[in-house]
Amino acid sequence: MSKIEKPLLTVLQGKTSDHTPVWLMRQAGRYLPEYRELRAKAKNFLNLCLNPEWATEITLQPIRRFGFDAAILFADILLVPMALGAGLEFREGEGPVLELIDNQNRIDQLKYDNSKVLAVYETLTRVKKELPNKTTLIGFCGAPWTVACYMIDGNSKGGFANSKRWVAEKSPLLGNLIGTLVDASEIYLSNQIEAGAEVLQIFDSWGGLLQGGDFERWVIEPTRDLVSRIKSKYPHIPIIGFPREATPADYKNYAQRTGVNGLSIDYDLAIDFAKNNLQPLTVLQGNLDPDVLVKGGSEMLKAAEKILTTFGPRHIFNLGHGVVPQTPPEHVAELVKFVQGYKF
Ligand code: 1CP
Repeated sequence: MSKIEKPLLTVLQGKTSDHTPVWLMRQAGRYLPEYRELRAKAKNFLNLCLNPEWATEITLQPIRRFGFDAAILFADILLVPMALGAGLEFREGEGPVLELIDNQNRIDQLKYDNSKVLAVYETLTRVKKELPNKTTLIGFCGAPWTVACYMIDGNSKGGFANSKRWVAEKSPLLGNLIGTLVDASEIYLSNQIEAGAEVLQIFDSWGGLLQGGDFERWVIEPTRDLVSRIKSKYPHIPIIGFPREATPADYKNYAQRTGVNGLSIDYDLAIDFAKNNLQPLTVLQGNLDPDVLVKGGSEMLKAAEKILTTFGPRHIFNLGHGVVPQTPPEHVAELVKFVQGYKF
């Protein structure tokens, strides 16, 4: 049997493929009518994540429609705190709300129960069987810092004031909570690999709340610990990190010190900085502005071309953050065709 090349894996190995691989964060979701239809049937977002039949279908919807080079597991970063025993609710029109874990007693009670997320692993196994040969399957988790922020503050509405206070007061509680999350994430990601994930992404959506020494202590160190534990068992599995809204200096430090194979960059990061200072260190992924995808047309194609020509073929095309619900699906189709057809 001849080996089929997967462009995303090829680029993560530092080589180039016949086209720039492209996938989009939040490529499954509310901008797709077929998602909204299933979402209405499931009533509750958690039911969708924890039903392998539905979650498989939703993971595959954008692959069928657009032919992305990667499928990302349909789940949520907040399933890890749920498996640890924290109450989790997705309220309609309001987003996720987690039970507050704000004292040592509650932290001590957290115990990772793998049986609560078996559905996630089952989804990966099912998706893997259905994917086209050239399509890479991405598993993910939230980074310890970002997940801790939701556990300490409950939701993002207050700008994570309590989480920032824990950092400022150098609370040993934060160290304990982050340690618990590194342990749980190691189990969660290892199980995802065993179930079929070929690449992992670690989402540190709130990494940019911290800078310098705090970023080093709470973003870089736990990520490096998690990456090295996964790499010691699964050295062949590439890991992409996404420290969203980090300062340029912190992005560089993250690329040098965490051990990730790829770095996803947000759309605020200047692409000339990324090209000159980050691309020599690692494989970059990003960073089209999601609002430009909403606008579409020549503005979108010009912005995409600028990214393609700046980074060249050893690059993963993506947004600088997730697809927003008002995005017209036709714009996504046009973007994918443009990127996959682009000749350097
Ligand atoms: O239908 C709905 O109403 C739910 C919207 C939704 C979706 C589609 C949520 C609630 N989560 C998801 C799926 C999801 N979340 C995926 C699936 C795969 C894909 O990308 O297609 C992934 C990777 C995530 C990761 C995630 N969840 C992050 C990290 C990435 C990011 O966007 O910064 C974060 C911060 C979350 C928490 C979360 N889940 C959902 C919402 C609305 C939020 C953000 C809440 C907030 O901070 O206010």
